[in-house]
Amino acid sequence: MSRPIVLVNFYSPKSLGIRYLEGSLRAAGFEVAVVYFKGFHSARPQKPTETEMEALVNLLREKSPLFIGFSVMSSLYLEAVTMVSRAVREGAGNSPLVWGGVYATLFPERCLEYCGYVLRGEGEEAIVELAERLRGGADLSDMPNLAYTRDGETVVNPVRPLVTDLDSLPMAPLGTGEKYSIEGVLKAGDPSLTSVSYETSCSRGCPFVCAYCSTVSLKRIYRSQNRHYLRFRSVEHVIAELTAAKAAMKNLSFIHFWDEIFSDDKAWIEEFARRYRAEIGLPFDIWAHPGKTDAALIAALRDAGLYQVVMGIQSGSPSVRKTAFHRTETQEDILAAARVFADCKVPRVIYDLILRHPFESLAELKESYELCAALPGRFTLQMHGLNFLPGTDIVEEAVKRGLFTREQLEEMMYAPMEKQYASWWESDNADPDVNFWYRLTYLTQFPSLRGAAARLARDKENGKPSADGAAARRYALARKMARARHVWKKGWAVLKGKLALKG
Ligand code: B12
Ligand code: SF4
Repeated sequence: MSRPIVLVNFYSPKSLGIRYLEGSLRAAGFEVAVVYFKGFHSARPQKPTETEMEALVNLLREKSPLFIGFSVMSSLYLEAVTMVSRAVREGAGNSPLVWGGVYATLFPERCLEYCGYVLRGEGEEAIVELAERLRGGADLSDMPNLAYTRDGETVVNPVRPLVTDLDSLPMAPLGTGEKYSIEGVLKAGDPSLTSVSYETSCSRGCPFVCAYCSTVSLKRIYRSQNRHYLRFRSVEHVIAELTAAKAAMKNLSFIHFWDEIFSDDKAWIEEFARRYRAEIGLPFDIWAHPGKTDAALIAALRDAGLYQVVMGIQSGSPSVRKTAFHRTETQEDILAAARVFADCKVPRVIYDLILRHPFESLAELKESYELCAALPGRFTLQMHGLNFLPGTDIVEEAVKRGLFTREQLEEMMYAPMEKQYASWWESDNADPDVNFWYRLTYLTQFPSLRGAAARLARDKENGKPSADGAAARRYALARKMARARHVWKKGWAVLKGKLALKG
């Protein structure tokens, strides 16, 4: 009997990457088992327990895989992945441990301290070749995408070309094959099948180059290949996948599109909107960009079921956006995009903001308040801190400007996950003026509090000492309102999906 391959995803029971790899391996005739190791709880991140690690180790011992693949996407959970890797290497026999995913792609040398091999970049073709070479006992040293250690030195082989035709990749399987999840205990079965939502992507890549995002570094790895980094699937292929998901998932009532920025190609959107509405008809959400928000296309998507748009504004200061974040949109572009969402009556609009970091002065934070106060329509603000991701341009920018030393950044980027998430969500700052403008920005998302925010802004400018305390009280109230709104909106989206299925 052939030995299976076991793929492990961390901190998310949904992973397109792992599902695509499973599809390619199975299409090439390999047996695959997938393990989802712990769920995604960004507000309460938890390290793996001994029992959870033991459950994985026991399963791997029983399976004795041809190799074990870990998907290592971000540095935020690195601590957990390294703990599990140690436990697996000590307890699960001698199956090679292979890391892949965004983090492993960018930092093969660091990863090789914990695993035998790293497979960098897009993985579908690479993982099949690795499986074939390992099964046949072939030499791995010249394998494209592979990084490994030879005589104490890290060898990083070049990556193979990107897949140009995304439709040619085997569909990500759903509801078939061997699946497990581990949260406290090991459970057999595909957790996706009972979910109310399905996640997919119509494209790979992003045309932008934001300094805090890994996209730029990933693009650089492929730059010499002279191929388009941004690629799209055909509408036919996407609809076929969603039709299959609808048939397999009895609770399905929402589709999340994980495209980094949803397409704004006119012909593609028109065909997609028409077919999605007729054949899928479920509410869905997308990520948008101020530079790619066309009124007619958003209206077409709205008619097709667009329920939620998330758009990064990141800062209300043009200078912070441009010089620190490498984003070129103007205030007017942002306001125009917001007007499109309001005019098209997109039911839920979320704006993402990265605030209270050393690249931003108090005056620039105030500009975020002013921009948010001017945004038309109803919206939700997702406000968080700046998370320095290893390998991103903003890390270099911070060193260049003398904001942090490399050592300080290393400490922050590789801190325990609880610490990294605490600074991401942190709601209070040592400086009362910073807290004031931050809180006022938060209030702008509630039409009933916008008037109060404007009055408080005037009071603050006029030096009224009561302004800080009043802003803190309104902010506490607004946080409660936000929690209630979140539960209500989520419930409404699911209900709409159920109604769409009945109708
Ligand atoms: C959807 C998404 C999520 C989803 C789902 C995550 C998941 N497990 O798939 C959710 C919301 C849960 C999420 C959470 C987070 N995310 Co996220 N996410 C994405 C996004 C937009 C798309 C992921 C995706 O589906 N890509 C499409 C698939 C096909 O690609 P892929 O996953 O990279 O997999 C391919 C290869 O990497 C490789 N591969 C992957 N795994 C393996 C394993 C092996 C063995 C091999 C050989 C190959 C291999 O082959 C796959 C097929 O080609 C990416 C951006 C991006 N471009 O990828 C960010 C991204 C991965 N996320 C990122 C971040 C920072 C996070 C969070 C830390 C955010 C937060 N503050 O909480 C968390 C961390 C979660 C975690 N478990 O580690 C960063 C990671 C950067 C870094 N190096 O640290 C990215 C790159 C975006 C960015 N801003 O730069 N995310
Ligand atoms: S638009 Fe989003 S995905 Fe694209 S580079 Fe910027 S942050 Fe990254």
